[in-house]
Amino acid sequence: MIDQMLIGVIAKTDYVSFTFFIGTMAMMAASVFFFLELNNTSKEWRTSVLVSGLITFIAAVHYYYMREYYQETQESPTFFRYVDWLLTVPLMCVEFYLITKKSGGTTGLLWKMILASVVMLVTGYWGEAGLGNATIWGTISAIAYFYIVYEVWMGDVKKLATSAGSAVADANSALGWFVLVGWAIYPLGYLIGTADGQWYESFKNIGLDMNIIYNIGDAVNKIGFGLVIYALSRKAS
Ligand SMILES: *C/C=C(C)/C=C/C=C(C)/C=C/C1=C(C)CCCC1(C)C
Repeated sequence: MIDQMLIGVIAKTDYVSFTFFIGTMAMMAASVFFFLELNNTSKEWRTSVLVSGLITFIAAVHYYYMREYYQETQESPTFFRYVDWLLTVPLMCVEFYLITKKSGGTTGLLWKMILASVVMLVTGYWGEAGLGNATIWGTISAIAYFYIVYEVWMGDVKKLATSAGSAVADANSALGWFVLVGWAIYPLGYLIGTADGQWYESFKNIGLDMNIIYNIGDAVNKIGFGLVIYALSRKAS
């Protein structure tokens, strides 16, 4: 009863909590979808679709806790957020490995991508948690991010995807747009979250909040990534 009232209240007044709530539902629903579809997915693509489901499932569990944490403290759940990302972003790198494996994708390439994603996230965490200068950590994080963009758009991932044929090449360029545009949502949230003084006030005044931006980014990117892989699994078999 009290819970129900709380949900009613947050829906009307607390937009940040509301996006945590909707995010939890969206991640849960996407996970159920990907997991149930495994049965009618060809063997060749089953691992890829399974990983899509794992990404949204891990996020659903973290969102469940982040929602509660934010509702009770009105503070950013920075630690949960980055634990979630540290698990799910490397899994997104695994997706690139899985779709390029047959045309020669190596675990060496996979580890390079994972390493770049870990550097991107750990330095971002330090910046956001106030361990040193947020601009310096954000810049190092952005360099690692651009390395991933480079790999997907012009590097080995791109070359392997192209030689794997049109279905994989198309999926890779769709994922490439997610990485280039969808992932760029996050540094925007970071800038807003780590801005201080007058800047912070003006962001707040027009309703921009770091957690809302991150929550939109996660829904777009995690579910979107999964759907591209799902579409590929239907087209290529
Ligand atoms: C499912 C979660 C995803 C796809 C998270 C992606 C996160 C990023 C691409 C974060 C990038 C950042 C920068 C490029 C600079 C500032 C710090 C970060 C960590 C927000």
